[in-house]
Amino acid sequence: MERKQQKELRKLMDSIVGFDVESTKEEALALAKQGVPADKIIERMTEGMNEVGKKYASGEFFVPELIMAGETMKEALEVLRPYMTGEIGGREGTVVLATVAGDIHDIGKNIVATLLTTAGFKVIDLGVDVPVEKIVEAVRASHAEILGMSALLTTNLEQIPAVIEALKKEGLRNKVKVILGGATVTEEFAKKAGVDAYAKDALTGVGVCKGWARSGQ
Ligand code: B1M
Repeated sequence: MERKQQKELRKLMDSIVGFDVESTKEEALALAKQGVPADKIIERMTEGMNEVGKKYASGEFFVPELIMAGETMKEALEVLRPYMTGEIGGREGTVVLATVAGDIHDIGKNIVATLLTTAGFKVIDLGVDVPVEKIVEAVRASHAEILGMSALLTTNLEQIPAVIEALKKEGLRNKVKVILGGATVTEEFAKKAGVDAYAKDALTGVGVCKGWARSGQ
């Protein structure tokens, strides 16, 4: 990547941290038009969001700043949507996606939904704050091969083992692969909670799902 583009990506990150909707949109679009892959642009915007999170944790930012940063990222993702073209191919299978109960963070989940769709999956997006029973019912009704969960609040992580237990109770656990993502979850937690895979970012998640679909697991 050219130095100029590296510089522009850094500027994009600053625009997210400054909640500058117009600059963020303009910079993201300009980079996409120059041929910088959408996932690289999203990666840098996500770093901006992590920076906002740090400032919130240190008391420099408050909830309104989290909201403004969220809106900035959402608007920039809209201008990038036409550039998020995966290898649209045959149907790879069905994925049920949800942000767990008590959690309304949806930016990461929405990115994952878009990338999975362009990669050829049918995505059933249940939205945010989704109770265990609703997740399990959607898996049963759709015969989905994969369940993807997003969780960003450590206070709500008990929802993940609760979903796994409910799937077992309903005889569905061996019929569905489960993948987990979200800024505050870790590989270690995912293993303990009984999920099949942890995805640190959307591309990793899509790669894992594609691997499962190809191997017929
Ligand atoms: Co919230 N928030 N927030 N927030 N917020 C965090 C998560 C936090 C880490 C900030 C901090 O303190 N440093 C912190 C949680 C701390 C903790 O629990 N350890 C926090 C808090 C405390 C809160 C509130 C409690 C604040 C309050 O009200 N006092 C509150 C909770 C509300 C609730 O959910 N009940 C709250 C509210 C909000 C907003 C609504 C204002 C807003 C969200 C807007 C929205 O989503 N529509 C918001 C935001 C913006 C953030 C931060 C700053 C950014 C989140 C984000 O969008 N990141 C966040 C700090 C941070 O993340 N470091 C923070 C960008 C996004 C692309 O990343 O979601 O991680 P992410 O998704 C990635 C990967 O994780 C992965 O792929 C995605 C793309 O690469 N992935 C998957 C995610 N899901 C996947 C599923 C898969 C595969 C991959 O399945 C196949």
